Amino acid sequence: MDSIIKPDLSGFENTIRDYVRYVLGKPMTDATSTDLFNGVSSAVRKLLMDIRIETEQRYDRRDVKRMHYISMEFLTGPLLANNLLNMGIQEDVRAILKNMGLDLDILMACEPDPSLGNGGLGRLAACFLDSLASLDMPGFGYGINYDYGLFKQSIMGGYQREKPDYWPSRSSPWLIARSGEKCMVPVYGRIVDTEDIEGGYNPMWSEWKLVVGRPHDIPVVGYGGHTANRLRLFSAWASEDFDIQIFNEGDYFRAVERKISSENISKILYPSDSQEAGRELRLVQEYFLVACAVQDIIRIYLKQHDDFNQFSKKVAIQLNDTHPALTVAELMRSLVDVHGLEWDNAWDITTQTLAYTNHTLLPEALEKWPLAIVEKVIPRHLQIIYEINRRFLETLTVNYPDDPQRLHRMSIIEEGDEKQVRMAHLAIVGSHSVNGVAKIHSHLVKTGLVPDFYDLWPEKFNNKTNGVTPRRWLLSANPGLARLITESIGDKWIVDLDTLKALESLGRDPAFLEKFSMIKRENKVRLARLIKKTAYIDVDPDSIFDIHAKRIHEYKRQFLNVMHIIHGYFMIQEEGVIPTAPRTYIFSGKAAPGYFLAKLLIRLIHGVADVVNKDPLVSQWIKVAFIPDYKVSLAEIIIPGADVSEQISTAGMEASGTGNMKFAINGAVTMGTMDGANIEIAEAVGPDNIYIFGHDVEEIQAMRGAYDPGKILAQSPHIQRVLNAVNSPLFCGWENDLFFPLFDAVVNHGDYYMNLADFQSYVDAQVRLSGDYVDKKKWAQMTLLNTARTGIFSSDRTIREYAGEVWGLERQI
Ligand code: F58
Repeated sequence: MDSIIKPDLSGFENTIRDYVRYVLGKPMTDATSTDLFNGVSSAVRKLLMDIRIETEQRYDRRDVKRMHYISMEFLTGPLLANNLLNMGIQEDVRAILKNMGLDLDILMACEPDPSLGNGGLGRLAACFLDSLASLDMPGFGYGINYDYGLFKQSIMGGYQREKPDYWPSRSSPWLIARSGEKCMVPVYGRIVDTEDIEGGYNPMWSEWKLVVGRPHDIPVVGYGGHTANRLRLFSAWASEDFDIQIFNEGDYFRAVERKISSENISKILYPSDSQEAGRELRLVQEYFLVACAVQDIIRIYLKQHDDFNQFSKKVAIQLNDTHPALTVAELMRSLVDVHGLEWDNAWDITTQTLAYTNHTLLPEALEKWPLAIVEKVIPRHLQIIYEINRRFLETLTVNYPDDPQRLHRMSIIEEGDEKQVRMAHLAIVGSHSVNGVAKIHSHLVKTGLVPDFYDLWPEKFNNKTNGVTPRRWLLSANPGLARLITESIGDKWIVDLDTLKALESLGRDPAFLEKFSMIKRENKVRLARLIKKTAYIDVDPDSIFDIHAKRIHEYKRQFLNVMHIIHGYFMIQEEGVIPTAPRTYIFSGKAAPGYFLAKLLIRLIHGVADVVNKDPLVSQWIKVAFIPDYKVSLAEIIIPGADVSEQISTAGMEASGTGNMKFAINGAVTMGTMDGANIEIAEAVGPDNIYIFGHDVEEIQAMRGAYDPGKILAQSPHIQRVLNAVNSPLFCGWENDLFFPLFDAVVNHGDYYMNLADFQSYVDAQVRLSGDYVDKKKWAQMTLLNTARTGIFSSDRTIREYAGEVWGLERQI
């Protein structure tokens, strides 16, 4: 590892004082904690800018290849702590502030979470940016500067309530407005055919309305302080020219209305998890992002090149799911319509530049856009998509003569009552690389999701198992453990997580194990305080902290977890079977506002918590708590405090998971199905250090069609007791039949997520786990091995793989 370059902090204190006095116009004595947080952040930002400018000059001088990661979501979480750690100055800054009578921790707590993402996909993008900068690679993010991020969740009477999450999208100290580099985005309008000079017909996109994309940059500094890349987020603005024209015509109100509708584009992040809303504004957002990014990427490229001959050698673009798949059409439009390239040449450049990552197999999450909406919003792009498809189908007829069915299946346009653009097909046809995010998932993409495409282009398909950044998820979130590891094996793990392997042998040292367990205990105490503060429940840090934290969704099976809790309740209540160890079941996660069953599940968790926590006997053994408003800053407290990590999706449904990696690295033991990256975690930690249960993908596939939950129900008095309780007044409070829909989905509608099929195996695995937990030494060794053996789940490893195998990106130190 190259040593850390620490920036010069001599002017740091003055920058804070100047900020308070000259930007806020206050004497220091009047400054609030938030004022001081902003002051400290702007002092940090000043340091970041020096690194950023030097990095850009280095890249320019060497005319490097750059990778652009286009994503509708970047879930960065708070940035101050991370920036300080990555620059190696957290302790120095703490000392400077202390001298000024200030406490860094108090100021850091004032930072709002920029919640510009729904869940795993958005957080992965943020981890990747950290790794790119830490590996000194020229990798940049492109996204939208939403005014409102994912909604804030509160709980009232056990129900989820959603409130808007305004974040200072125009005034965050981390955002640098780049008004000089705005992008003009045409949208709506119609196509007119005009005769050109040579007598041919040229389509002309006319009467469009112009939206302006204003870039705001968040600097992303890598660990060691050598490199700072950037995340560029675009805000939508009304085009002044256009509005002024209307204004001059005298229609003041229409001008203002237009302004409002343009600015709506970056107003709010769509809060749907795994379900596509199909709303016009969402398509406009996707196009807005893509159009701004492509313009910006081409502008940067043309600063150093006169033509497009080097484009795919100097530019790589990664599409984070299909949300930015319109990049295929927009890059073609730009090359052909704006820069005058021949179609074939433009197509080669496009496919050699673009690569696509798939994040889901769930059919309801696969984006399709009705032609009517596409035609209305971006008529020229629809023409281009038709032409791409026409040529694509032509090659298919050569490769597969006499197979019209296959052409039907593979076409970018889906026929039917409502014709639609299949965005995954567009992304696959327009890219040179298609990857899934865990081994099993990549396999299922090839064999189940798009087997026809795999047959045609096997060489395009590859796997890139996800990873998480050890800087945020260990160094920053778990300072106690980070310190112990560094004392024991040095600090190389921060940039090379595989070196955690050296901890394995320490498992035989009782004194080390004792320290390791003490740190977990301290993290549990910290988490217990959070639970008390947010859920108003007292929990015992000596009980097993069993945590299920992620979006609430049927496929993630929080319901199965609740069934197990209810089962445990009855075992104590009715059968006097006392568990081997007391347990605290902790849930956290948001449900999409329109997802009825997921929201009802939150209500059920609260209903069960009410009954269990109040029961004088049962509550000595079982407690249930729901921490509201799951977000990055809370995850940083929740994950290090876990003994058990619940990763219990129906096999074949969780593409990878990344929370599972964060928990394991922090020494939690996984209770999981053979799904997503759980399979690779099991491989890494070994079968004795993980609890695997339930049906695997092949078994689930084999069962589909013939699966009969009624049969399982009939044979299991335990399941009957649990489900009858769900359907009884027991957990309902005063609202009768409240949970019938959850009961109904499982009992009368086929239990699509196969909760009942895996129930017994889950209960058995949980019993084994409790037994192991009370053997303190055995448990400590298991958790240590989870930390020691999960170094491969660093996003540095993932990024090295993408850089070498997909992007052709090199270190630029
Ligand atoms: C997640 N997808 C996968 N989508 O579910 C998870 O298994 C994987 O680890 C992660 O991506 C990273 O690869 C995900 O988070 C979304 O949030 C979409 C947002 C936009 C609407 C559709 C879902």
